[in-house]
Amino acid sequence: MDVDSSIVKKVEKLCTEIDEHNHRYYVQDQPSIADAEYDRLLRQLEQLEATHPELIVATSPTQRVGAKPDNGFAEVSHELPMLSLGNAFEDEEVREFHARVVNRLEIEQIEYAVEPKLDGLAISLLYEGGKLIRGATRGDGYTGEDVTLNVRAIRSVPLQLRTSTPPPRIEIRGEVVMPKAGFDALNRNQTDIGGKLYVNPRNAAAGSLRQLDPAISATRPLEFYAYSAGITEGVDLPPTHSGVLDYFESLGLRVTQNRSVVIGAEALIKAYEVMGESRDSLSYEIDGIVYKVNLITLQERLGFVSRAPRWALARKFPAQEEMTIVESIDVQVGRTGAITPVARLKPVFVGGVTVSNATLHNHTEIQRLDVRVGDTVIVRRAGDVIPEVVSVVIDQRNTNSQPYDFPTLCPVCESDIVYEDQGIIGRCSGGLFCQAQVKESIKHFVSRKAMDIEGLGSKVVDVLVDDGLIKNAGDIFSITHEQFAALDRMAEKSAQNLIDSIEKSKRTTLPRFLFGLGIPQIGETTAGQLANSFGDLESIRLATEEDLQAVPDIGPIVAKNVSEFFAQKHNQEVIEKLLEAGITWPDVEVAEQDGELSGKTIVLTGTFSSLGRTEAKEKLAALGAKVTSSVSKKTDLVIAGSEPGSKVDKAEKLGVLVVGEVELLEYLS
Ligand code: 5U1
Repeated sequence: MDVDSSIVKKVEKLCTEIDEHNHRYYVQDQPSIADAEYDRLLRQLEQLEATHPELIVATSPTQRVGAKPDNGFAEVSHELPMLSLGNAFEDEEVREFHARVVNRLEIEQIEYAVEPKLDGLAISLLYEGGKLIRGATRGDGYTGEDVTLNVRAIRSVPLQLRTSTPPPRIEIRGEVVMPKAGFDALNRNQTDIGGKLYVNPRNAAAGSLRQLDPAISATRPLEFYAYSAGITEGVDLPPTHSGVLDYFESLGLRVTQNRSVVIGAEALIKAYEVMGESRDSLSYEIDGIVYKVNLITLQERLGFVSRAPRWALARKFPAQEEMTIVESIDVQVGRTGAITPVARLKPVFVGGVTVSNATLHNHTEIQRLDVRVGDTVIVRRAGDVIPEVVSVVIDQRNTNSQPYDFPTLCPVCESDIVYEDQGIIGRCSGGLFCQAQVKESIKHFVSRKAMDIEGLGSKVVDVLVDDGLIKNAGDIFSITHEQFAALDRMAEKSAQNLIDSIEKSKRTTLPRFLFGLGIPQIGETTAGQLANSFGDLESIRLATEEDLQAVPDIGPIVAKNVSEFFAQKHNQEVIEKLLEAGITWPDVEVAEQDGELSGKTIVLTGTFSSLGRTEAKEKLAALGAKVTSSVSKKTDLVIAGSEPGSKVDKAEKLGVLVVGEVELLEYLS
């Protein structure tokens, strides 16, 4: 029996509509409907397809995740080999590359397309008549593996190209990557379920794509970025590489946005430097930059040498991972007593600098890695991030090595180390009895982002504390010129400079002062928010936890920390001493948010599925509301998510209006 044409149309319309939303969400990063609405459309399509299975097409958005193949991955021969790229590490090699291009072509002005070199897994996607018919890994360049079912599950891979005139046949090549945030979330989840942890996003992307069960691949946050065409039939591609990428974009494929076109060798070198600067801000890992002669006719004239094109070059960043040996393991005590184990390494050049120490994060991480003295390890230094040990090369372990015994006593003050946060964080219980904590809190106070006392570096602070000249930050302002000058290796001039910079630092700002106090979990931003919300130190000191929670980004834990910090007698004395020393700051204008909710006190409770509680709080605060955490007679409104708990009962008892998440969303929109 033929299906009613209105149902056929409805199914087609839903497919197109959902496809459009997928494209906006996964390719353009610009979703235009709420998740709940998207889910509703998808459910509608699933229901119609369940009733009319004959209407299911392979390109339907419901068909992304298929069943597990019976015999693993089949082999795929690449009709055109997937070549590799020549590498360069130095500026000079880039100039030589350009000179070779100029010599061969006998053209001086060469235009290059430049784009990031994504650190993932090279993939080929074959489209026939606009439909995705095969996905394959690069393999050895000639033969790869058929991973069609897995690439179909990647939402940024269109199952159908977004054009009414698709090329009869086109192979699109590119990189499958796992964004950094997705990688962190995946590893957190793997930790929770006791699964395998991935060393880096590239391994995670490869491991996720090569899952035999596409349903597992589908849960992994993979993205595909197109960067070149392989075989093409029945289509004239644009004449430049940059034009080809624009064309890919018009077909609905994701293409990196960090691309440009430049002329000449020096511009190539500059582009590398610029890419290096933006590297950390990109959502995915890159390991360099790729240069390609932009005009395709010139690419054809240049041709290939062995397995790499003469018209392209990868300028690589210095390796971020290297192998070295752990010579010893120490623990460091931080400002709040947190114990951080540190591996002392045989010096190794990694990420552009020589590294001899790497963090091992915490007690649990040492156990997870099972790092031992004498082990060969892989060390990673990415950007400005502190170098870390990512794994142990077990094959190279000495047979007589012993597991590391985490200390039970603080190495500085010999107080007990207590374990918090389910045994993950070790903390010295010595408090201000521990010289390490005293020194670190003073170093924090004088640091650049806090009081910015130039010249009062880590070593000077150590000596001042060791010699008993200072016991806390409040003592800094009473050190005399003579006392500084009497320190070992302190020249008269340096002593005077120190006195001058201490004097200068007394004119500061309230956020800097607050940040310098070292209140647990109060970073620069929150210090700024506290200052802007309350305007003066006294109001912050006297604020209740409830008042503090009305500040954007401050939840119950941070509010408790602030409140407890100001309640401690010792902290009050230090602050008093600092103020008596003459520290001042300009008045802060309290940022009054004027809006239609001005004067209203709102309580959020329960879990919100569409927007996070912080986001909800910020949006309400931006409209002038005071958002607090406990319900009282003063509360004007309670907004309840799912599982709201006792606050709703209390609100009902007090006659306070209670609304749900839907009403909140409607109001905000
Ligand atoms: N971004 C980018 N990566 N990548 C890798 N472009 C690019 N092009 C490649 C490779 C192997 O090869 C073409 C030059 C053929």
